[in-house]
Amino acid sequence: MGVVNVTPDSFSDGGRYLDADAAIAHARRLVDEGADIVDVGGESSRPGAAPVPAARELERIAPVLEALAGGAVPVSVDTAKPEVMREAIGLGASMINDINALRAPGAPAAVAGADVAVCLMHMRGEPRTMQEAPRYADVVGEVCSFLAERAAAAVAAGIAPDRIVIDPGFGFGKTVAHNRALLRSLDALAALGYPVLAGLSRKSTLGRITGRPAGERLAASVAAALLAVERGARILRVHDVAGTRDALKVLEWVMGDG
Ligand code: HH2
Repeated sequence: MGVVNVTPDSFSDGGRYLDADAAIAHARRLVDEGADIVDVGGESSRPGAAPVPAARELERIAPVLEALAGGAVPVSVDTAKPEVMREAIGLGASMINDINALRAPGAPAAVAGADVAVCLMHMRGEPRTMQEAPRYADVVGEVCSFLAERAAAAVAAGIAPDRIVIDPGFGFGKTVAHNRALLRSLDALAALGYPVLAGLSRKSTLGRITGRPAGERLAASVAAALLAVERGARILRVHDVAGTRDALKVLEWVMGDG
C-alpha cells in the first residue's frame, strides 16, 4: 500500500503533494513501482496535528480519488470522518482506512452498506495528545482486545468479516518499547483471523533507533517492513514502494519453493 498524503503537514512529506496534480502523479509513480493499493489522505495524524474540517479534507482528496478510482489498483482513503467516508465511497474508494477504527458516531453505518474494505487501527487517545506518556499494563493484550472488539462491532453493524483488516497502529499513542513489543508479537494479532496491515514506514521509532531524520529512513523502513511480513503482516503501508518491493522479492525468493 503506497501512501499519498494530500496534506501540508504530514510528518515525512507534508506539502509535497498538496497540489492535486502532484498527488495524482505521485500515486501513479507508486503504482508503477509496484503498489497494489494506494492510500490517499487529506488530514495528517502526526503527533500534535490539528484536526482538519471534513470539507477541507474532501477538497484535498476528491480530485485525486476521481483521477485514480477505477484505475490500475484499488484506492484506499485514510479518514476517520463518516461524511468523508460516504463521499469517498461515492467517488469510487475501494477501502476506508480509519485510524479511529470506526469509533466516530455514524462511521460503521457509513461503511456497512457499501462494498468496500475497512482497516481498523488501534490508537490510544487522539493525534493532538497521543504521545503524552502513553501507558499500558500489557500493550499486546490491550491492542488485541481492542481490535477484536472493534472487529466485532463492525460485523454487528453489517460489515462482513472478509472486508475487515486490522492494524496495531505503530506510533499512535505508543513509545519505542510499545512499538517493539507489538512488532515482536504481530503474530498474536494475525491470530485474530483478519489480515494485518503494518505501518512503520519512516516513523519516529525508526528515527530513534537509527538517529536519522524522516527523509533518511528508507533502509530502516524496509527492514521493519520485512520483519512485519515475517511476523504475519499481509499489507504494508509504505512511502517508498520500489525499495520495499525489491526487499519483498528477496524474501519471497528465500521463502518460496520455486
Ligand atoms: N500511519 C499514518 C497514517 N495513517 N493508517 C494506518 N492504517 N496505519 C498507520 O500506521 C498509519 C495510517 C501516519 O503516516 P503518514 O500518513 O505518512 O503521516 P501523517 O499522518 O503525518 O500524514
